[in-house]
Amino acid sequence: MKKLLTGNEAFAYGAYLAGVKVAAAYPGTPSTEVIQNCAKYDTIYAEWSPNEKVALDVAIGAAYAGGRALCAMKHVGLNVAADSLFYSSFTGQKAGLVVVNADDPGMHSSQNEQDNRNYAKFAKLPMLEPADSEEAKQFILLAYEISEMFDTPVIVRTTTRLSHSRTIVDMDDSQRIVASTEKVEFERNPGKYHMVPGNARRRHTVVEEKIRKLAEYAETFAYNVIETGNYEIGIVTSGVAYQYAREVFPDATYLKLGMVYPLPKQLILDFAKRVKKVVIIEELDPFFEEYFKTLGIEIIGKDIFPIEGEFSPYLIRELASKAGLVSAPATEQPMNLELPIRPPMLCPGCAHRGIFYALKRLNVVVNGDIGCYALGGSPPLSTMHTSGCMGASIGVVHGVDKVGVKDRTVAVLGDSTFFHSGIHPLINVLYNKGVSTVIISDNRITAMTGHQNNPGSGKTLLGEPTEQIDLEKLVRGLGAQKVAVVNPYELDVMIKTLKEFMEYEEPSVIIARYPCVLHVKEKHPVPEVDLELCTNCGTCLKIGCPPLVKVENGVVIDALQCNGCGLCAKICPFDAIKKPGEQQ
Ligand SMILES: Cc1ncc(C[n+]2csc(CCOP(=O)(O)OP(=O)(O)O)c2C)c(N)n1
Repeated sequence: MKKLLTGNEAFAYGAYLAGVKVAAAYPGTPSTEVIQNCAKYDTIYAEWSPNEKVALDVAIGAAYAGGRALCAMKHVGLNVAADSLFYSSFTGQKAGLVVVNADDPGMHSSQNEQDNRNYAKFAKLPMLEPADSEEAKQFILLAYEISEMFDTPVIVRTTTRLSHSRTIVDMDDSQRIVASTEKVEFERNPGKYHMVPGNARRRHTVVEEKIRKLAEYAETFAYNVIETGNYEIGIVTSGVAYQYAREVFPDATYLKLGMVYPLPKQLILDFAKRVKKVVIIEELDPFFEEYFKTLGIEIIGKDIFPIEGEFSPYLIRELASKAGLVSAPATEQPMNLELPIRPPMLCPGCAHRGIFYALKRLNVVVNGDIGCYALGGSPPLSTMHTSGCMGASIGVVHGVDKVGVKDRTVAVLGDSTFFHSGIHPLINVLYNKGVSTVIISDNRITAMTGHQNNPGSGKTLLGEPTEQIDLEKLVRGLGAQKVAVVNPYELDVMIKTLKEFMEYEEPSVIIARYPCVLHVKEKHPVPEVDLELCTNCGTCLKIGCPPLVKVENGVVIDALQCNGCGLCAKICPFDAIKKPGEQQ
């Protein structure tokens, strides 16, 4: 049977076929659905861990004990998990261990752009890169073979396009490897697994030997292939860039690399000899290019194709035609279509809006974080002044306080972000006699990536009831004395609490709690604007709620979009916005 699967669905199917026993992840676009799909197979235990490092340690533990394990994360997630990635390269494991890692060229939903092929080289780990969903499935199976053959974790790299596009997959359950029936048992082998310097030094020798052997293996790896066409141009590529290149150079000879690290030196030299011109088409860094240059091969690469952003067939054709490699594009590229700009906004009724309105009223500088609430930085609220990576807000606000800035700034971060990487910087504020005010915008869910449960949701990945970590008890347990739980729709209380807490000469935490309205699908009666009372002052428009539409003589509310939260009514200075049935 054949099915159209996204890359992420295919990774999960591959994990099922490979007999994976444990899969752990922290959500992040574009990798989120890998574990969500793993969870659909009852042979796989799947969990959301609080962050990527924890997820990788969980997978490592399972693999140490003899069960095949998988871990998935977006590119920046591997920065968080890097410490564990590096030690696992030294220890190896008993059963196969695979890390599915998703880069996001073009930053569709990321705070930065990075090429994680560099991690493979840096951590001395093999990396595979499929070019479609069938390969995504197949490469997971191969990755487990390689992992066990060479006693090493294997990274399988994907990118947004591959993860989210559907192509045909052969659904052949007879390929399924029944998870090892041998008893999973923790192997006591401290020389291999206990990385104190004496053991680690010995293991480093093993790692160098492993990567040398893997480079030999890469020479014959079945998915490092030369596809013969004409010899005028030889294209070197991998992943989804291969598909784009095929559209632009249908007749060229190809070196399609399924294993992107380590690279097959001899195969590359043979290929370069066969073709007249070598053209490297790779998104992001000149990763292949630099290696080719060390081999003394003349290439065309980043001199014509960009390091930044995502490729497309149109972009490749345009740049290749400018360089005289192909004829000019026959048609206008669709990318040039003029689409209306739609800036991202907080959803109608989103409780984050109350927090940012209060902060704006008080004219506070906000050291923010990553999550839906980052939209508090968009106009008209425009009240987030820094954000860098998950969990950065509290460390940054502490630094701002310690350097002696007089006007108090605050940190704002979400519940999932707090569980991910906010706890340690809060400990730092408390330990180092900080004075920062931290607002945890607690909507009980990881909203930005599509409503995944987190330790504060009271539900596991599978939706089963579980311990709901009590944020208030947690922060009090760390030692915070000034703690308040506030409903962010109650603007007066929110503003009063903020004012009071920012005056304390000690750390304080405001837990601004209201469930994500999109998740709980909350809808109240929609208010109406009494245009006789409306003075057209524009105050309600300052909260940037999409259903509020300016008309000639005032403002009207689009009932279809509005969820009736009533925030606009609360801030109207002329009482012109009323709930149905309220006295006009
Ligand atoms: C290291 C890392 N992992 C994952 C992500 C993807 N990501 C961005 S924000 C976010 C969590 C947002 O949840 P929360 O803090 O609860 O805020 P909400 O979106 O619910 O308002 C995630 C998982 C990321 N940017 N960086």
